Amino acid sequence: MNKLQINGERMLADLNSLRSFGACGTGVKRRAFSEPDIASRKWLANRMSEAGLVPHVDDVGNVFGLPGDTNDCILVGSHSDTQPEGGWLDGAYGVAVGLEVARASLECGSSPIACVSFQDEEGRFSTLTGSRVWTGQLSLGEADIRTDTDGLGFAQARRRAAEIGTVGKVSPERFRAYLEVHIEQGPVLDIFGDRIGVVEGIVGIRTEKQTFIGQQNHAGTTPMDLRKDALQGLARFNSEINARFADVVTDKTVWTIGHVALHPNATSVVPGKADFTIQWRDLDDGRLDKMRAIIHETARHVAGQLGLEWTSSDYSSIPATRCDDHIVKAFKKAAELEAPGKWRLLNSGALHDAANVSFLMPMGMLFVPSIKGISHNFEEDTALEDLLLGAETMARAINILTA
Ligand code: HGY
Ligand code: MN
Ligand code: MN
Repeated sequence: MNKLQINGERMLADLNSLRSFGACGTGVKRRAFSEPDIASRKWLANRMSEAGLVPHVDDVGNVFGLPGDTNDCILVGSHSDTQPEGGWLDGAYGVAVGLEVARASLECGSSPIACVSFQDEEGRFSTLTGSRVWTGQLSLGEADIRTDTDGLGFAQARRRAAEIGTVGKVSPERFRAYLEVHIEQGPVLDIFGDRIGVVEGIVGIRTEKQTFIGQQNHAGTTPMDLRKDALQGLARFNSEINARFADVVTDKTVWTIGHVALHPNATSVVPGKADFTIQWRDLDDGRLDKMRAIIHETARHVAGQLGLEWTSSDYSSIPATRCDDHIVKAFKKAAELEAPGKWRLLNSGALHDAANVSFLMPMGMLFVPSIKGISHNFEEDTALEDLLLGAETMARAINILTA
């Protein structure tokens, strides 16, 4: 079998084309099933067919490029949807590398590789929706009832998948392993001057939508002691969980209230409703369970103190996952050959589609540095030579795994 040899400049050219869909300054706005997202997936499907791959779109908008009807091949990819204010590399880089290694595998006559861009990894509708449905971690029915923060339902949004191509199922059984290269999105490689990260594990994540419900009222005539102020409930809840988490968390545990919507969100009105999302992550699933118990106890306690109601919904959970030892070994060997002494083992604080795929097949991940560790921000960036090195390391690892 011939060796895989990639064309790094061609990969960068594809990455820059992908960047143009939803471009906004140095970043991109390409939410799942938005106009730019649909346009980018149509472009990707077209690039796949130009490369001699057969494009397949499934019923949740994941786009696969398959090397004919080969079974048992390696799948390489990531996601190409972004956060509302996304960086140009988060996910897109892994999709461009996946396309390049799949295309080059046909050109070189090396072991055929398939590629993929998963949909809604960034959680517009639910946490890593596309790969969770594809791997059976989330039923289509459960995904369909999820909505984005504007109330758009996933069932309605995913109808646009048909605009990308003929919709059909792609069975995970067609693949024997999944590899993903991604920007680190954190500061470790940048701080230590390393150029490649070999991922050992990915944190577990829990996400929930919650609401404090009080009484909407006049901001001038309602005495403070008679108010049922939903924002006060959220503020007290936030400071109380910070205090109560102290006995449970480590310096690696993270938690975020990233979305808040007050109703009616008006200067002269006591907020009657505070909708918010809370998300927490750690490598230890037992710790994540303890944190959920604290969150619920504290919310009920604060609601009781302030005469509010409290509700929670749309809970999603992905356990912490480990990368496959055999793949990690191949990535370590490839990293030492491509970046001698300039690589390190690390865990991922960001979630990736690889976490979901790990429940069905062996998976592994490579990281390249994020400049100043910035991500989920228009300023996200990585040196071009590091993007090229990551692609070469991926190709080298594939040659090791398929030798
Ligand atoms: O939030 C995450 O970890 C991923 O970037 N969606
Ligand atoms: Mn990502
Ligand atoms: Mn992301």
